[in-house]
Amino acid sequence: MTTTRIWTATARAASRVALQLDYISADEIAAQSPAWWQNVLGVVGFEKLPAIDGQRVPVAASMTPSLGGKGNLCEVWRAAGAEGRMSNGAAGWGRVQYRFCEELLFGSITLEEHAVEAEGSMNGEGESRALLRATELAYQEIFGVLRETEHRYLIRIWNYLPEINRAAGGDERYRLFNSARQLAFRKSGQAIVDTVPAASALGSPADSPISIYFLAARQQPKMIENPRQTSAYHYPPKFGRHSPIFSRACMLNDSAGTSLFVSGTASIVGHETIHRGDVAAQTRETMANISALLDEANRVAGKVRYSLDGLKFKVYVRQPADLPAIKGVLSASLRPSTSTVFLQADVCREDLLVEIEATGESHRGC
Ligand code: 3EB
Repeated sequence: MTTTRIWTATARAASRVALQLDYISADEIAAQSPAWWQNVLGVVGFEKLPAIDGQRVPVAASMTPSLGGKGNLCEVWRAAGAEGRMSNGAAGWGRVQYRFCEELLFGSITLEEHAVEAEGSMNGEGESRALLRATELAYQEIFGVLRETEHRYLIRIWNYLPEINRAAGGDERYRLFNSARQLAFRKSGQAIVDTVPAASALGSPADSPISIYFLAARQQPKMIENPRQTSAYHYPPKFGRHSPIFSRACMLNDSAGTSLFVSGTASIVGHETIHRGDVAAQTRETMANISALLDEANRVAGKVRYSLDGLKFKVYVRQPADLPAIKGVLSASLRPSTSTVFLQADVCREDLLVEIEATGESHRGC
């Protein structure tokens, strides 16, 4: 009896998987032993593709330079506890590279707009057509992978587009992206409200590829909206013909705890940008929005699970000269030990100077 119970407890402990996020330099990653790689789902470099063997795990790069920190920083996603039960190295499906365990999948897709254009019809498509086609293709391939591996639920997705605010074909590139993203969701039979993933959409320098990476799960997550903001998928048409498809946050139960993904959050109340031109006030408003999302996540969870101190932050700064002002505001609401990465990126509305995303992990007691 006793023996059986111990065995069961051990088996259950062994099967617990927790999604884990770390920020580590590419040099430190290069120095890791094979054991360290066992449960790595994927690695994302910031300013450039890290020199890491892409056969082992999917490797992506957002192309957004980091500000004021150590160089070569990477974002590492792992499925702690899934050692020995991971897919074998990085697999490819279309242009998507991915790795997974039973519960979780990480994937990444990198696409040159020019290359997609070249594949199209012979009679020279314009830039806007190429961007639309590239975006639609990327999302179709992403949904294709999820059908293939049966990680049905897209929980979190990061979108990096070169020159996100530039005009093309009479529209802003971000708005074209929104149209194609929405179309791809519809064509793939995905909902376009309520159960859509948490997301970020940022601008990278000209001539970067479109870079998209994502996390998906077998279990259905819970989506969280911000009571202070209009849901992005209900934004009025003045922000673009097709609304952006994302939830404000997403909460996932994994067997060892829960993860909270806070989408890119900015100085928007209702659907309007507020504090135009005032980066400090925008940062305070953004933190007020993140706090409201945490309250809402705790309410939905039925207990106080998340606080600002337990989150890891990624801060996108439009103008590097604004970094000290942003840091000044954050130091008033975050402990000095809080994990915070600062990146230079264009934010998806021209009047937004800062955008902040966050990830929270909460571990179930043993
Ligand atoms: C906003 O709240 C700011 O298009 O996927 C934040 C996060 C924003 C994700 C997206 C856009 C996206 O509307 C912009």
